[in-house]
Amino acid sequence: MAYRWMNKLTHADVTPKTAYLNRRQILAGTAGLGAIGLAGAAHADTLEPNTLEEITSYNNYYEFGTGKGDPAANAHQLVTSPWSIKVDGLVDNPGEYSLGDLLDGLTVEERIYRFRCVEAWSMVVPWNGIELADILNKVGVQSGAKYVAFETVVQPENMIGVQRRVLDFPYVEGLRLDEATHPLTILATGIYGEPIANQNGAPIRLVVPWKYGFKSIKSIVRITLQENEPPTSWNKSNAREYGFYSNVNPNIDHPRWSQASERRIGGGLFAPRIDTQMFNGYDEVASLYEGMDLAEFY
Ligand SMILES: Nc1nc2c(c(=O)[nH]1)N[C@H]1C(S)=C(S)[C@@H](COP(=O)(O)O)O[C@H]1N2
Ligand SMILES: [Mo]
Repeated sequence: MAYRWMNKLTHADVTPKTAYLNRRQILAGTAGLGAIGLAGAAHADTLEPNTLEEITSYNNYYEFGTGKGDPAANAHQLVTSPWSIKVDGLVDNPGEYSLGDLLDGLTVEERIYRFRCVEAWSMVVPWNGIELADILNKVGVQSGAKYVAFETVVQPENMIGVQRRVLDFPYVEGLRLDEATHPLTILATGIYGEPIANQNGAPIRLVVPWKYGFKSIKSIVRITLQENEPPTSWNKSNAREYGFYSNVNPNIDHPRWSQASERRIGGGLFAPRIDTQMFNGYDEVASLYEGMDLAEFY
């Protein structure tokens, strides 16, 4: 499978840091000319990773405030050690696992993924993570399980957004079991080979690259295998605007804005918008949704 091969590349293999910094500048320059010469034409995407500075300074993590700079300013208050994850529901080996025990013996891989927020901005992030399927195998999924539910930690004294009740916390998310066990789905523990920054969801967060960013729940403390579709935070907050599936889809607009294109963070002031791709470019997941009306199950 092509993506398997792609996944084996590290960012160093693709382009050494200095080389891609130069390419970024060249691309930015070309993009500027393009914007003048080809008015309105969105440019093709590249898999040029964003800088660590970009990835750690422009965030959504509402527990730490709703501004894009709030998580970077406030998430140092998150206590990430010790960390345990409760695994419960329809599993053979339920329990309260220390992070180390849960991941022991499993392979951490680098995955350079596009990351597309429902707000129509995007990045490319070189994650380090473990396939969620490997973790689910380890705990033993029972035959009645059809969905996986996830929950974020709540540390009210450390989380200004929780104190202000900007959402109904804990933040909860979920996947259908076949989505959860797809090889593209990972639990990330690092970025650029460093432990994942608090504002990005330390010490462990979900990454589902073909879905809008809000599905990729941060700082996970509970994983539940269950028969029924679990409630999800943004769907609870506004069901008309945020569905359970939330697959990236340029053909289905958000009620308040177009999803046809996106702004790549770090592209510079004059960078043209990028065409958003179906499933964020991860076509290999299309078979998961065969026979489903993607407009109805948005
Ligand atoms: N617990 C929790 N997880 C969350 C969020 C949040 O507010 N709280 N925001 C989501 C949204 S909307 C996006 S776009 C991504 C942002 O991830 P990043 O800051 O690492 O880019 O995290 C998602 N996971
Ligand atoms: Mo988002």
